[in-house]
Amino acid sequence: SVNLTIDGKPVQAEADATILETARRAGIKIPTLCYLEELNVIGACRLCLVRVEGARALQPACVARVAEGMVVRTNTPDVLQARRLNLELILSNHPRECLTCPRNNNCELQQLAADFGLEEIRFEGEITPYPVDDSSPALVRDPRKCVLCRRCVAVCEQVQGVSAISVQERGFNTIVAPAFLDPLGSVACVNCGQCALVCPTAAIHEKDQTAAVWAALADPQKHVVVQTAPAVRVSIGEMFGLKPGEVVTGKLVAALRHLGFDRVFDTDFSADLTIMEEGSELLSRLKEGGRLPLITSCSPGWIKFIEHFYPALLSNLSTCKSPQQMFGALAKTYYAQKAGIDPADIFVVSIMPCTAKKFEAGRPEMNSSGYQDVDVVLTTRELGKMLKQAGVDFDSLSEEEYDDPLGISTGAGVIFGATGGVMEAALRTAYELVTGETLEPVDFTAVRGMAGVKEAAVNLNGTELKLAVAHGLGNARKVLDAVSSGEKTFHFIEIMCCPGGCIGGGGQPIPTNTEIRAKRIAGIYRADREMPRRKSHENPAVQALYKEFLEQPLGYKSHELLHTHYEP
Ligand code: HC1
Repeated sequence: SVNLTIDGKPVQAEADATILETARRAGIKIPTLCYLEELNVIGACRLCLVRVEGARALQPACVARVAEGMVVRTNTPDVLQARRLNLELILSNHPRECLTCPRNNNCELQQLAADFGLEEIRFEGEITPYPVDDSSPALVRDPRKCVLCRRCVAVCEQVQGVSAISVQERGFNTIVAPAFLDPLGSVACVNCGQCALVCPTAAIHEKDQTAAVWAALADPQKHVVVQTAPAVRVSIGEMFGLKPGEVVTGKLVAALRHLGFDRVFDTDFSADLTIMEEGSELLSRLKEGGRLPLITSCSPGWIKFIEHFYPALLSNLSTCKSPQQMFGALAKTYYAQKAGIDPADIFVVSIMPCTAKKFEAGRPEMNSSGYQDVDVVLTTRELGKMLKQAGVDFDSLSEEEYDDPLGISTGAGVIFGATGGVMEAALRTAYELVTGETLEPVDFTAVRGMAGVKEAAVNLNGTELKLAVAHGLGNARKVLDAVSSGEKTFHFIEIMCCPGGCIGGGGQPIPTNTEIRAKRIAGIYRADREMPRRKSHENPAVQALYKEFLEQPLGYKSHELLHTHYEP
């Protein structure tokens, strides 16, 4: 290690540490814009400049390394002036539309301007002529608001292994866009929205569909039902200043009822149902020599990824639709019949942590009820905006319960929201169905946690099941390559598109970072432990659904409504 001083404070650091990391560890804040820990360390924005005694010029703290005896100053007048000048230059060609911007009050650039105490911008630059690209079903690109920090490019390439966007053109014409400036909706973008999550401004953001939901809520002809994804209950509170990972299920239900939804239901219900269908599919493929490994199919970014990049493995996918889509199909059939409502009048809204769910709902095969099964998908962020518009004081709401029957769930449904959760939920049920014994304790901790790829084995009545769990598409690639080359064999693989699973989805509150992901995951397991039932096959509403309507897992109606298939 080396010894240095920062602002007169003696600090120790690893020999290869950067000044920025070292200062942060010492509690000294240096502003950044382009920096993204471990992913984008390029020294481009020059807002982290510091003075290093003896150096000829100011140094960007994100890339400059510490050295023995180094003397660093982070707040001298020349440092502050240089940073301010650079910020003014960045702002000189940035639209001044903060009041009407989707990221108003949650924009790093706006925050920097406030922190720097900017009272005027002395320069007026030419604004980029590239138009807004709204060709994607999930995301909108607004090049005028891009500060060319490249954080989106880094995440898309390094975390997701997709590389749908990159830096195009040169000089004033530089733009972050798909190759050949093709529209985002026409390229191999998987709609995961991880770009939107790391964008410091509103240069990439989710497609706002709140207007369609307000319109449905105001239409007396419509019976508007809503489903909430597992991950939303541990993150929506962040939109209202609550701690990441705080479990706010009851307040979420109350808030949705306050907005005027006729029924408040839970995607956890159909997550339990997915376990019944997918668990049966696994057991049948094992018994009948079907294609293995079976790979989970609930994450729509992952589905688009395999379609683009690994089509040869498509028949390994479970034929189960995602819980969101199973819910939509049942809302307009089973629920419509039970409630005596014409399905044409039912409007299904999903609250998802995910931008790719917007794309999934519009896929042509997702209309097995005879209508589009899910009408509109809102992200956690969009719901937060609606609640603010409605003046909901979220934290002061009293907790309420989900409606019957599509709101009844178990802890197994909740854990779908964290990486490893679908696997664990499936094991809880498969173990009991195969062995006939009661599983105690129900926790399969080997598949939990933030390791990019987790491998485990369980003994099911003498058969050793080999399992793998991956989250983030870059990690998915590792597993798929090992399977394709024959290097590894598995029976069952869970893949979730986003780092951490759905709790880290591209529609979640900003910021979403490693620490916040870990807190949301802890919240998910807390919510699981607090449920009276923790195994999907014990869900009484799912049992009733089979008895009254579906008859049995993998039965005729299940195939019609809950399954699909993917063609290379
Ligand atoms: Fe997910 Fe799923 S867990 S995909 O991450 O299988 O989005 O939360 O709703 O459909 O249940 C997302 C979360 C979500 C589905 C379920």
